Amino acid sequence: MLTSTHTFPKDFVWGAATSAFQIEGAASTDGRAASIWDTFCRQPGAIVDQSNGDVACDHYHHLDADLDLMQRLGLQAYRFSTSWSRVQPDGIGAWNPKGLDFYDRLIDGLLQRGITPYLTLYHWDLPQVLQDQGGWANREVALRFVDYAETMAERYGDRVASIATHNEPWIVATLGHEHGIFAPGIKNRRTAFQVSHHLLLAHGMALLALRAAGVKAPLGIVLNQGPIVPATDSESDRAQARFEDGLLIRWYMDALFHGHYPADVLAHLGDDAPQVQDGDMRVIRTPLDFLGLNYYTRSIVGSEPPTHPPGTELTDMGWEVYPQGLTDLLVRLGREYPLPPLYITENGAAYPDVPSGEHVHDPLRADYLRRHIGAVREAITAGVDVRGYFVWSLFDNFEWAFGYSKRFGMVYVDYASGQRIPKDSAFWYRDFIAAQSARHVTPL
Ligand code: IFM
Repeated sequence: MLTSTHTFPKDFVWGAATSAFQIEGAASTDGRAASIWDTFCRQPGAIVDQSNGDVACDHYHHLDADLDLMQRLGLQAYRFSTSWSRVQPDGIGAWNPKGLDFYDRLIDGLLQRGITPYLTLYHWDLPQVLQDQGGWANREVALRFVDYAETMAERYGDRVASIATHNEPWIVATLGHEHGIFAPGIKNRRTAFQVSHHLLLAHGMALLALRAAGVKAPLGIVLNQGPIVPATDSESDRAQARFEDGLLIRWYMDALFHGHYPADVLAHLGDDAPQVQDGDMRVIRTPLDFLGLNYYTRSIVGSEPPTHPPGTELTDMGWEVYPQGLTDLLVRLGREYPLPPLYITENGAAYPDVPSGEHVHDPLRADYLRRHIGAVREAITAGVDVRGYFVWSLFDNFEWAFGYSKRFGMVYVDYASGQRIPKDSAFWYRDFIAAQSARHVTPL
């Protein structure tokens, strides 16, 4: 337990995060068109509980009540994403006024309640029409993304605290295009690396376009990262860990901060390496105003299938609870890269929560959050410039290939009735934020 007297910096931001496809529902309402996740959900066997995002938390129709709930829970900030296929159903050309209006109401509703909006442009839900033209494997889609980013920034840029281009490009490229377990369900390594290059290119191009347009909001990107450690000290396990570190961490960080992909990974990829045109890496390296990091766990890799020693704490995802990994990650990145200010844009845990009367007791989640917040404080004490922390997630929601079978929320959602029940962790977080605002030192 950390009992240091260090508080968080005065302006440190405390929030919670969601994404459009995971909570909004209203999949065919007011002109929204299909995204790749709508299509993927219809593939037999793609989603464990055969569910989809048609209704999800029906946030689209509960907007005002959800905003009131956020205020009651004392959130200072809310991170959300816009649905591209809601605002530009064809992925090119005409904009959907009702879709744009929804995000106006969301942003204004947050501001009216004293909650600061943090916008993410792409949280995995590409308009299906663009997938039909090759999706992110098609370089042209980067241009479509710039167009989308410009319109979002022009409309909302003066009311949001920051704009992130992509959420977790590794997931999009690797799980969506190499392993095929996420939309669009492609299994081709060469395609996956071309996609990852186009995602980064689209990010850099969007940053340049938004800056040229005079957008004031700080601009950045959100990466999923965590330490990759060898299972044993053997040379082969250490080599494997180093390689996987290259795929998850160095591939993205080296490109964004050094303007090149890691040589060892490129050598390993051979013919599967992406086609990179002259000038691309300079665009990708466009300076960031902030970097968002999503942290959940560490990965242990080796020649034997990874096993957790008895007694290891695991979440309902089977992910190890390892707060030290967050400190280690932050300190390492701070040492190896010229970082802009950092935000922990996601951190949280799934547990099989069950209501008991009017309550949902989730002591493990509050404990997880408390220990990870302590890990962030340790990194700040070590000199890393972290400016905010967002819990994943505000609500239980559609957990991608796991459907509704995993509950990450601080707020329980009864999907049959739409009822929201704040869990004990939501009240713990509310009280923690209040104590921080009062500059009370909270033992973590
Ligand atoms: O639910 C996801 C989120 O969409 C992206 N980051 C990880 C979360 C938990 O798996």
